Amino acid sequence: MSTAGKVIKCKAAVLWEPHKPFSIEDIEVAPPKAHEVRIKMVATGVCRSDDHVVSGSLVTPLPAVLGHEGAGIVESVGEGVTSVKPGTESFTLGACVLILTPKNNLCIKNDLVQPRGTLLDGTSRFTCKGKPIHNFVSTSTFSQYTVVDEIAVAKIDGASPLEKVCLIGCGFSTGYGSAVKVAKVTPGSTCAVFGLGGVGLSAIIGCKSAGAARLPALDINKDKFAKAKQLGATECINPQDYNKPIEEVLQEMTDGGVDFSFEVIGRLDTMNSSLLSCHAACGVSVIVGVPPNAHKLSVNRMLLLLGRTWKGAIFGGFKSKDAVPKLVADFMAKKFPLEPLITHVLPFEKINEGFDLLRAGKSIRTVLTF
Ligand code: PAD
Ligand code: ZN
Repeated sequence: MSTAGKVIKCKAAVLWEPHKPFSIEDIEVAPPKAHEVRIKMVATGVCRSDDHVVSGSLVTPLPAVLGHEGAGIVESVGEGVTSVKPGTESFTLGACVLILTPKNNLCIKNDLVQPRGTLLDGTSRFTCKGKPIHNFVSTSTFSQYTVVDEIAVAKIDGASPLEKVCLIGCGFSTGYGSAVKVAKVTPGSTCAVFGLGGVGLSAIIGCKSAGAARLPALDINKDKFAKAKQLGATECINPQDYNKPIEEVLQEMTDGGVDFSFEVIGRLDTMNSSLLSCHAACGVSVIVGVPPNAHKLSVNRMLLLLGRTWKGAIFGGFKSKDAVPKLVADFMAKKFPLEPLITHVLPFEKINEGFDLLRAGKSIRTVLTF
C-alpha cells in the first residue's frame, strides 16, 4: 500500500539536548510539501560535525534529527519536484549546495551558516510526542524516513552500493575536493594533512590522485598511521613526539614549507600550525575542520603579506547537485576507493556506539544501516 501523502510513523535518533546520547524515538514524518522530497534512508555515516552539535561546539536548534551524510530511496515527492522520482532510484544527500554562479558553491538558501533547523519554508516535517523536531543542515539522515528540500537531493546511479556511497554525501567529498578542487594540488608537490579522520584521509586520497609527490600526514593518534600510509601518506608524524612547534619541523623537512597544507581537525591551534607550515611565499593552506562556534582566529598579518594563500571551503568546493552524481560515477569506475574509510558498519539503532567509537578514536567512518 502506498505511503504517499500519508504521515509515516518510524524510528529516528533524536538529540533532545547537548551532552546527551541520541535517543531512539518513534516519530511522525509528514508528507513532503511542494518542492520537497521524502526519502527512505538506507545508510548514513557518522561524521564529526554531528558530534560537534552533541558537544555544544556547533549550535543548531534542538531537539533535532541530526545526520547529513546519507543515501536512500525516494519514497514520495511534493508538488513541482522534477529532478527526482519515487521508486527505485537512489539518492545521496549533502549539505544543500545550490548552483548560484559558476564561481562558488555556496547556496544562500542552505541552513548551514545561521541554522534555523528547518526546511526552506521555515518548518520541519518531524514531530515526536506532540512536539516539533528540528531539521539539521537541510538533511536529517538519522531517521528511517526524512523530508528534505529538492535542492538538497542528488540523483545517483541506482546500481551503486548505498552503504558505501553515502560517504560522498559529506566526508569523502569534503576531503577529496579540498585537495583537487579547493587547493588544486599540483603534480610533484608536497602536501601536509593535519588530522587523519575520514575527512583527512579523503584529502590524502585527493592529494595523491592529483599527483602529490610527498605527503606528510599528522595526527596525535598513531593508530591512524597505517591507514594513512595505505592511502598514500609518505611519512606519518605525531606532533607530540617533538619538543618544538610542528610547523618548524615541517619547514625544516621541506626546505621552507610545504606547497599545500590542510587542517582537517577543527582546532584553532592546528589551523595556525597548518598555515605556518606552508611555504611563506607560495604556500596554500586550506581550512577544512569546523572550529567551535564562538572562537575567533588571530594571526600575524605578516604571514599573509609574504604571499601565502589561506582558504576555506564547505563540502570540498563541490556543488552537490552536480558533483555528487559524478563522484558516485567515478567511484563506480574505481577512480578512488571508499572501502578503506569504512571501519565499522552498525545497525542504525546502535548510533550511540557509532559515536562512542568516533570519540574514542577507534573508527574512521561508521556507517549506520537501516
Ligand atoms: P575525526 O574526528 O574522525 O578526525 C579528526 C582527527 O584529528 C582524529 O584522527 C584526531 O586524532 C586528530 N586530532 C585531534 N586533535 C589533534 C591535534 N591536536 N593534532 C593532530 N591531530 C589531531 O573527524 P572527521 O575526519 O570526521 O572531520 C574532521 C574535521 O572536519 C571536523 O572538524 C569536522 O567537523 C570537519 C568537517 N568539515 C566539513 C566541511 O564541509 N568543511 C565537512 C565534514 C567534516
Ligand atoms: Zn560531515
